[in-house]
Amino acid sequence: ASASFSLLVACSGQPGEVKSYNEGINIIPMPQSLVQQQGAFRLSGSTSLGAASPEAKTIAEFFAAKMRTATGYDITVGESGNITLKLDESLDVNDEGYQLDVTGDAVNVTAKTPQGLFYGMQTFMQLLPAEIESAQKVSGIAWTAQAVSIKDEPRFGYRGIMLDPCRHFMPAENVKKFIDVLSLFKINRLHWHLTDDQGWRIEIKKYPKLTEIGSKRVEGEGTEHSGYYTQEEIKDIVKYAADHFITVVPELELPGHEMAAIAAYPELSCKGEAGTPRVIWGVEDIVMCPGKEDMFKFLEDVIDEMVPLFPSEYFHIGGDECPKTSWKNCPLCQQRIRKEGLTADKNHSAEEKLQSYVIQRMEKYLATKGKKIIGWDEILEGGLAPSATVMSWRGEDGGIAAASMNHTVIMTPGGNGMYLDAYQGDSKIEPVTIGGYTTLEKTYSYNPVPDTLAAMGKGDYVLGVQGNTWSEYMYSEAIREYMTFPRIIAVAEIGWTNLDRKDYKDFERRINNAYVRLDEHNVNYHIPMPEQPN
Ligand code: TNX
Repeated sequence: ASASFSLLVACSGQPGEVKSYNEGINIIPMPQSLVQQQGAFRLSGSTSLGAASPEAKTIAEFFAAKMRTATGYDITVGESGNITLKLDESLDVNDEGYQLDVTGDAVNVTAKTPQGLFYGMQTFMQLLPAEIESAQKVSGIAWTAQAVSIKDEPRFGYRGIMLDPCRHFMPAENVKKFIDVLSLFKINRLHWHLTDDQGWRIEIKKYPKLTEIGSKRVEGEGTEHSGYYTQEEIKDIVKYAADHFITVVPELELPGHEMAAIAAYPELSCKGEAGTPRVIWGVEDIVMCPGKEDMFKFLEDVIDEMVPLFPSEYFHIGGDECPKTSWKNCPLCQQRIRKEGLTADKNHSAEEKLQSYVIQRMEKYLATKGKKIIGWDEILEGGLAPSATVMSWRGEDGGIAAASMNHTVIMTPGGNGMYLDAYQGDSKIEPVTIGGYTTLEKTYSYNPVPDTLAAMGKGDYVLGVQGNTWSEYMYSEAIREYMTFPRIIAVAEIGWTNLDRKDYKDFERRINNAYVRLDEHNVNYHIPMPEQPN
């Protein structure tokens, strides 16, 4: 990381100018093909962006505004310009791909879709000095971009980060800032974990106590942690994400991790315990009661209000860590087990089958709303719902099992560097985390298609990869950023770049430039240090 400080080199352009932090080509994620050409394109007061179609024009406006801010030049958008954005159905890349050609006097970005144009322009921005990300005018910079020919497309269609505003709430403006930064690195999914034991974070008009009671966690000494998103705020964030080509995938946790809802409406659990949102971390034994028809009615009502807010084709129904002892002792649950014929077999207990029954009912209900379900890998237990996508978090085995049954999979295994709530450095000097030790290099080295799946010819069932930012110890924006960056940037490259283009040494070099971009966005990232002797 220290190398970046020696990169302040005098510019070949005008006297007194610096071309800062822009030595070499520093694009992240690494494009699939890149040929360096002679010369450089330079932004100036006469730079203009040209876009013929309205969709291309929207993308051009987005980037022109950023360029105007950082350079102070009056960069315009019109029908034609020296930076041209063009949609072309016949381009030989996938829907998110693009072609970018930079020469001394022109920049051409071509893609099949607006999303591809957006990524082509993000790549162009990464060829410019990192200060192009500044929110104020920066003087004394030579705004040059190395001439290149790039043809690029992502390896995976799902390149996600999971946000947990439940354990510690994350205000709407923090979420938008996060989206800004994720989009720089071509992340395209934000999995928004909106409900958990420690807090219910989404306004549901039919059940006001979910937020009146369920969004407030009061610690022993009286400190209150609270917060939730109104439906208006959610719509605004979902739109903001879409403008950055990020699809928000909502998660409604069920039937476990539901103590915040049960605190608000105790009749949702088997015994109707009066309680509070869970104050400490870990798994809660009190869960929803699938013996009660009213519990399903509640979930359906919540889904009815959530679905219109999230255009995503996927809806995450949780499914993880649901202790089943309360169901064993609940007459209504046992009655349901008998009625539905959910008898134990050598692989699954009756209660595991009851969990599977819950997930399958939700799958059917969501299908009537045009949604497909995603669930954590526990949804394999008791029989996998017919069209479910599995999010493999307890290692890769769940994902491998699901893909071998021709189910789609998203890989997010904790032990393979995808848990961004683990230490990035020496635990003696790092802020406290839930555990683990996960270096940037470990995260970077993960391959979401396990060899066994590739050998079975089932690699295509892996839709992609996700990094999870569970927030038990992320009690402020600064700490959340410190724990998750820069590993998020490694997840972005894993999701985009083909294996034969990945190279950790080169990533370590390129990330120095990314740090300056993070600085421009006021992100409080961790700087990886060499291993310290004990
Ligand atoms: C397990 S990952 C959980 C979360 C915790 C996390 C802490 C998963 C599906 N469940 O509820 O926050 O561990 O790392």
